[in-house]
Amino acid sequence: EFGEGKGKAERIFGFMDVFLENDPLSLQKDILDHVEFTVAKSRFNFDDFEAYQALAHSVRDRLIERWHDTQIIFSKKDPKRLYFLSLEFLMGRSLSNSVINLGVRDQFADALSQLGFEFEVLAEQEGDACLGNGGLARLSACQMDSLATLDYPAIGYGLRYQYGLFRQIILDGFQHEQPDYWLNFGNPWEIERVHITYPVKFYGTVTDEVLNQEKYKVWVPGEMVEAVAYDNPIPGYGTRNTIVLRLWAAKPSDQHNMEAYNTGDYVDAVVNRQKAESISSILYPDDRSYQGKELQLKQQYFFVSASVQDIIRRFKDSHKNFDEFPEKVALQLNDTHPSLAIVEVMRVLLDEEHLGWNKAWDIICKIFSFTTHTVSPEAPVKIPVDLLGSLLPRHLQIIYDINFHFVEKLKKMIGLDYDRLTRMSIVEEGAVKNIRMANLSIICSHTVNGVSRLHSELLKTKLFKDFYELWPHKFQYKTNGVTQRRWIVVSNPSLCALISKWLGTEAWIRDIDLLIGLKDHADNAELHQQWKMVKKVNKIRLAEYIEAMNGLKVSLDAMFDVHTKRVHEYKRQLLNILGIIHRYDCIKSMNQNDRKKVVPRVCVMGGKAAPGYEMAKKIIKLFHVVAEKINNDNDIGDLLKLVFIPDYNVSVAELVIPGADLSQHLSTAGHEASGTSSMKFLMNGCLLLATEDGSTIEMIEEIGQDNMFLFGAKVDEVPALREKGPALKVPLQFLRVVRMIREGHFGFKDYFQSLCDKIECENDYFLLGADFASYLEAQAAADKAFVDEERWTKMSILSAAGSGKFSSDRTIQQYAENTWGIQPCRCPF
Ligand code: CR1
Repeated sequence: EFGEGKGKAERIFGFMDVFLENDPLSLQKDILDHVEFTVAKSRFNFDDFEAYQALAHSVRDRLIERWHDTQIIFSKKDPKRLYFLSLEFLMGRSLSNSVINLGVRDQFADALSQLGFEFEVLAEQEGDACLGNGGLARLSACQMDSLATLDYPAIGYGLRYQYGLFRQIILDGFQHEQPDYWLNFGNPWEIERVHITYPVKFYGTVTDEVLNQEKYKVWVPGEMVEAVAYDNPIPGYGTRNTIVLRLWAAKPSDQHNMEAYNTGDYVDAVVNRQKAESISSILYPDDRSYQGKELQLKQQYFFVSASVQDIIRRFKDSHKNFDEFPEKVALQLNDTHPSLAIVEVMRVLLDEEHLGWNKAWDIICKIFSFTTHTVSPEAPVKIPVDLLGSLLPRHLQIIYDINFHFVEKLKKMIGLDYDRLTRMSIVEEGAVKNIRMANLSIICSHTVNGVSRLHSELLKTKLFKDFYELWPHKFQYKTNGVTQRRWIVVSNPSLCALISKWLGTEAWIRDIDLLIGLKDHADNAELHQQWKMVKKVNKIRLAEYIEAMNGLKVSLDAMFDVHTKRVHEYKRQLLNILGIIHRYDCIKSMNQNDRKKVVPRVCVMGGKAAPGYEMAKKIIKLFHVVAEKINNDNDIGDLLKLVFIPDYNVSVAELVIPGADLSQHLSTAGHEASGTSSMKFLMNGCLLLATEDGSTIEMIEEIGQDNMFLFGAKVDEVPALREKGPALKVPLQFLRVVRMIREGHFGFKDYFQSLCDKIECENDYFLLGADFASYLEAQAAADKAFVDEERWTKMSILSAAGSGKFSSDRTIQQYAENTWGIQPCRCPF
């Protein structure tokens, strides 16, 4: 098709370039056409939501056009492609991000205003795509944006869950979960590919067959479902390149179970068939434990199998044999959830392509790279052998074979050190035999990445020490980053304009290192004035949201102190609450004169607890009871207000982060692999109050510890503190606030005893007591700095100026160069 070289494709481009026009009249016509023919409403009578739908479809047309152009270039040049496999993508909303990346935001806004609509109002009509839990999932979304922007030939693969992450409702201070059936109102951003489907097999048996005198394994499945592709175009910024996130949905398969129709009850058979759809119906809402559930394993294999078939089909379309496979294909495993891809590729190469073990294994070792996102020794995913063997019998055999080869090789390298052999084996022996997915991933990948420098050190010295000693060359790290397109340009337009004005260019939107130029103006009074104005605008926006959500009026003069992220014991939201109680207690004991010196604070908390995570749910409730008491204490007034923002998600974050003065990142050192929300706060000129954990350590290097409020035990101090256990001396203030909770000062006395026990009587694993004094000092330092407006503003400017390292553009470029070996491939116009 592209054999004519210069001819066809180039001619097409000349034509395509002018396919869709972006002048106001053309845009209006497009929007109205979509109102009339896509939304099927009269163009003389449609509401905001219908206008949003038509607008979204007009934007989508432009995305599709560019995506087609990108595809033509990729097909023609046939570069090595990256296939990014992730079970979770937290995309949030698409409209604003798309028009900004396409460079047509203002044109659309003009066109709409002439039609009597406001762009911002329509943008609010869009729901969030919450196909992920937290950090890992949002990171994947940021990385897709960077891959597109940097012109890398990449495809993202994931699952199209019908129910995204649960909606959090707060009733009487307790978290309740409600299903997020996000597709209820349609999803204009996806393109259903009814013709791109693959069969996915489960269960059954494996038999031996002979072909050309060679023995082969044949897997006869017991169940088959169909994977249907849904494509979500991802536009790059400042480039025509548009890549795709392909999400798979499960549908009943027509290829299998025909017998059932002929022999059994027709209605029963159809109802049973429908169960296939349950595979992609729900996202698991626990971001830390992925242990051994059958449906979860089915989901993992389902998305992996469809993706691998798609990748191999694309490769075979333009290659005669597999010799070039490693030069054309890089497969990135986003944590262990997609690691079955390794075994699936091996299976296809052995059983379907008949390459033979050595050749197949050689290919495997060259194409996979693995990134782990956790520090917790309990987190590594284990799949019970029985479960795996029943659901995927052939895969279990292959895993055993891989393990056999590995252990034999290992024995030659390290001798008969049985302890070490046992630790490194893919198969965990014991009462229940398990497959260790992390071991499988490390053994079969050419590169193992951590997500910050500290994380990588912990991997090398603790979690994967044995493997590091064996293969030091495999271990790398890429400090996480986030995309400035969404986290400044989309979410904070005023700051975006201000930065461009002072840097004299918008180039930083693609080249974030330019932000450092703000440093030159850090003392400029005019910039200070404007910087403060921008913060104020964003605080007003947040205050209005708080009032609408919680009915609470907050003072704009107060420090907006924000703590938003998934609720976890290790993230220590509880430490924040204890600090708030202490603050309240102090204010109560002050005379009026002293109270005048208190920095008023609005303490904002937001985040979801996994539905089965009892302690996390108690923490949410505790925040609410404390809020209830303090907010209703007239004696305190505006000095202290507490706000819980329910259902924290990407679009809420876009509103909260720009409005924050201070943000808290309190993980016990050594527990946060990286942390990415801190990067978003930093870019928005918000000061950090944080422990020296994850990527914060690298932030200190970039912006200097004088511009942050650091506290707490460092990672190498943690073990000794834990050792001390109950003998550890904790400050009196700590004991006092815990006692206040215990004694029912805030109500729900009995309910909170276990929470208090954990940090007082039991071993206080996350060291709240040990870090409390230092936490209060950091808080006091923040108060002191806030009073000095010029100093605070300077720190804020320096935070944003120094945030350049934490762009996902840098992360992705490092991955491309040092891990995946891919090159940019840019649409030439
Ligand atoms: C980590 O906890 C990290 C993100 C992205 C999280 C967090 O520290 O910033 O990954 N892990 O790398 C996670 O979500 C399911 O695991």
